[in-house]
Amino acid sequence: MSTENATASCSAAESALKTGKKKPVAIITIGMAGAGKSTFVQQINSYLHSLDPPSPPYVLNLDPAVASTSYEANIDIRDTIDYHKVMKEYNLGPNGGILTALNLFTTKFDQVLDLVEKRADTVDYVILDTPGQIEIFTWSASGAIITDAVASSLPTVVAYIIDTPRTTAPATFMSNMLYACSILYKTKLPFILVFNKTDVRPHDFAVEWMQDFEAFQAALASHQGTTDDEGEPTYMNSLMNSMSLVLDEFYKHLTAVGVSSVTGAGIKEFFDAVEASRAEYEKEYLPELQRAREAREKSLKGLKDESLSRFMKDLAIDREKNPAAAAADRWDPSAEDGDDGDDDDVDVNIIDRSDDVWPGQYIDVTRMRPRNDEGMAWPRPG
Ligand SMILES: Nc1nc2c(ncn2[C@@H]2O[C@H](COP(=O)(O)OP(=O)(O)O)[C@@H](O)[C@H]2O)c(=O)[nH]1
Ligand SMILES: [Mg+2]
Repeated sequence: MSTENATASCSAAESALKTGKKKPVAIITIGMAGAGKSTFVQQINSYLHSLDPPSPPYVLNLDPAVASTSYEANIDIRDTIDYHKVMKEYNLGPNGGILTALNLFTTKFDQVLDLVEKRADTVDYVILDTPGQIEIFTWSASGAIITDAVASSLPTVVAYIIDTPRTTAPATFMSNMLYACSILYKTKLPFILVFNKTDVRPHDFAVEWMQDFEAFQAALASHQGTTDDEGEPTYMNSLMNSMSLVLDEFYKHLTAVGVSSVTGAGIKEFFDAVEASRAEYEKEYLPELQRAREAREKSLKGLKDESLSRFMKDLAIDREKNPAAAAADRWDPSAEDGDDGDDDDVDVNIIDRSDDVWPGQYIDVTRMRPRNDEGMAWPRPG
């Protein structure tokens, strides 16, 4: 692998070489709603602060709908986009609103990346918290663009957060692993399975199932509904058996750690896995970096102009296909929270909360308000 290629293609890498500092690793947290992504981000944030010397990370919150986070984000999508205004402006319900807010934010992601790259010399980790609902990030154009943009700029790993106590049934476990598998193949990034909430349920059963194919088959067989009245395996059972063979291959490509985002158990092991993933990224992903970077520049440039209308078309198609869901997912005027400012325009301005202060420093968020930019005009969906 050529280090020259990497440095030529990446300003953060150049400065890293000059200062002799390693590039920061970006950690993208992904996982089902309620798996504990935000709690995990808070825990790794406080772990990094507690190191000696402290290593405050650069934190990005990409969930526009979260009411409050238990960590201080350096860049928070909520400072940039008012999700309630988006719902009202585009007549959308919560899901469409979150997706559209993320799309709007993505159109400015080149600015976000500039801010992140500026901090590349001073931070060791860049952490991304993603929207509660997993598919909003994993199956949207903007989620893919953000992931590619980050991954083409910094060594990047995906931390796939799993709600361990809720994944103890073999069938649930398998569907969760298949989902993880699909994200691995989509992002092609180093991947860490984070079995969260081990304070409630240790993850040893999961490790056993991943290492010992027969143990998993036995667990499947002992579960109700996998055999018919005559005691023969059902169609479902055969299907799951075959799929678990596929997963066996998938497990070879990833690391699993058990953590508790509440007690902090396993967080150190998580960072060991991140460091191992950095090496993997450098070996497997970096050679592709130049190509990815070019693609990113092209897609971000295109985005600035007309992509919003494309995004909105995607949304319109989705909604046409599923009119019932679309009808239910509408802005609800009666849910107005009383905060009806005089202008209802949706502004999109990227704000680095940590401007002029060190990353992770306490900032009074109650004083942060989206800035107004009169000159900004957003294309309306066609
Ligand atoms: N017991 C326990 N609860 C957790 C843990 N991590 C998260 N939770 C809880 O799980 C719920 C969802 O967490 P949250 O971080 O909001 O999930 P997100 O939707 O993935 O961001 C909250 O009630 C958390 O307190 C953990 O490690 N242990
Ligand atoms: Mg969250």
